[in-house]
Amino acid sequence: KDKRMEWWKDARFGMFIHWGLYALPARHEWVKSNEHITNENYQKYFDQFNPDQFQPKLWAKKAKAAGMKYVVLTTKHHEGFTLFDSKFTDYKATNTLAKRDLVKEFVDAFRAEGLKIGFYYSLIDWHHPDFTVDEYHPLKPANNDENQYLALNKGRNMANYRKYLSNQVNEILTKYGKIDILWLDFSYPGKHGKGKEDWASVDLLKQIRKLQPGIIVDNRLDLDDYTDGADFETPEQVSTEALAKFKGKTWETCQTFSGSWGYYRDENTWKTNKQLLSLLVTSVANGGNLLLNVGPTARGEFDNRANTALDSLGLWMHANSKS
Ligand code: FUL
Repeated sequence: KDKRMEWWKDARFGMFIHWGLYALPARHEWVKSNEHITNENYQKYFDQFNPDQFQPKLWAKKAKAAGMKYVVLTTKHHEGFTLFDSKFTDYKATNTLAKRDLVKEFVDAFRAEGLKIGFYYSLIDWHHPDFTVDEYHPLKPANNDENQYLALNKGRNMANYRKYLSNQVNEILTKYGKIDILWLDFSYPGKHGKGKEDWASVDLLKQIRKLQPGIIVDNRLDLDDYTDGADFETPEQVSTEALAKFKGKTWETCQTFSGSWGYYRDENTWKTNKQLLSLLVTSVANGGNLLLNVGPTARGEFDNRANTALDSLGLWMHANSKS
């Protein structure tokens, strides 16, 4: 384990990318759940998804210039849409106006810049017909009535979803060469979900390690950290002050520029450059990594605010690097 963590501990700074259909409504990657949107009403985003400005080489250059050493992309977020071509669903980028596997281009571009490749894959799936309707699900009953939960879950079979999940993890870990990080999400099942039983976490982790022996896996499988084989902790949106308490652990804090992870056009709570820098410095000083998120627009661009923030981090890195 120490061996496989070496590069990661040395890397310190990575780019998280949250990109999916939620970039179209542009008001949070949880929009489907937050606004109780049905599959039918969400379909328009799939129909209109057309990332004509998607040039992952530009993303990769930005990340590298900012001093980032690795990247983690949402191959599938909670909405269930896959950026990769999958044999197990029609709900994928290949069937949109993009007409191609976007993960493939992403991987090629970032590898060419020398960054390590990470895949985020959501254990939650709000599109799959067998996935339990829990209290996070877009179809959750308004009054939280238990009988309604029962009715909604009748005919839903998580065993089918487990198979689907395992099949897709198999795809992303076999079709794109060596994958350095797998960032599974989410570890906090609602009370209608069964967490590790739902994802068959123990078997899933075995499968992952078999397919990609050197891979680094996060701790969001609802297993016991470390003892069950997770590699690092994932404090999310933790304040600079609170980071010190992770000292001595193996950890990576993930942070947004402004609050949401997906592109949120009208969010006006962007961190200042000084705040971003202090997150980076404090993380490193306490032995952790910073995974800083960008939510590209639906057309596939980093918006101006993101580019400006990354440029300014890059300037600081350049001015203070020894090499
Ligand atoms: C959370 C998710 O629910 C958010 O949407 C985001 O992906 C964050 C990194 O993890 O658990």
